[in-house]
Amino acid sequence: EPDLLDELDDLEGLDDENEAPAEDEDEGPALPSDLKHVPLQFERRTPLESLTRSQEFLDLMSTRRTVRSFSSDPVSPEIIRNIIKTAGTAPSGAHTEPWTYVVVTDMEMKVKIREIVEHEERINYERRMGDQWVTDLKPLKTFWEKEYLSVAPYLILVFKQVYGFKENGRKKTHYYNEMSVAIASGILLTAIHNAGLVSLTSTPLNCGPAIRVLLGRPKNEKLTLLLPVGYPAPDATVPDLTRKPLEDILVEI
Ligand code: IYR
Repeated sequence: EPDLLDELDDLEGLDDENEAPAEDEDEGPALPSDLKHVPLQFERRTPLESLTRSQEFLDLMSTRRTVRSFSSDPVSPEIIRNIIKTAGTAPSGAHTEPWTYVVVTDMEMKVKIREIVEHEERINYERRMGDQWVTDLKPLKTFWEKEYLSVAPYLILVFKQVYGFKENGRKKTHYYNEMSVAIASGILLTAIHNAGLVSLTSTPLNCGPAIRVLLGRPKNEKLTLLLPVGYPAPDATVPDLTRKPLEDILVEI
């Protein structure tokens, strides 16, 4: 429905990112002022153990690739729940945990999400993104058509809560919600890879409000990432990319 989508586009335009509630709407920190502190559970590893583990983790993460072609093979929901719990271990501003993960397996819902995304992405690629952006993406073979949205067994939609609510219903400030959700998303991608699954880090431009309404999420939540998750299609290919060498990303002082 173009009318609904156009109306929602206007909402997206409102720049309320990291909007802080007005002073009188807030009543100070949301954690109890007498929050007790307990001893840290910490297992100290030997330097050799740390070296081995750091190398092994590097080897594991070096094989992560963004995949654009998915198999419809099923994945146990237990695995997905563990992955979401892992993302939920991320640090967050004042421990506000400003994230909501919506996991979609329902085919009708996946098809509706695909319709919204393809409708917007077609406009993005043809008009909004501009020639330079489209040219820059050509080597990656990414197009407005998003078959994976109805093929992958899971869609994980990451919402950032730009503010929350206290027990009394008043607004609660979510400090650094953007950064907190970005960190959690990195952990989410890492957990997906560690579980032997693949994903595509997609950030559908202009689709946030329509998808938020479709999924019945409240207005304090903004869509930040849409990840199809599953196994790669047997014939999946990836661009032959290399990563920057350490000397290009590290400055040691
Ligand atoms: N969001 C669009 C376009 C896109 C943009 C970038 I930057 C990419 O690295 C890949 C795609 C899409 O999902 O197709």
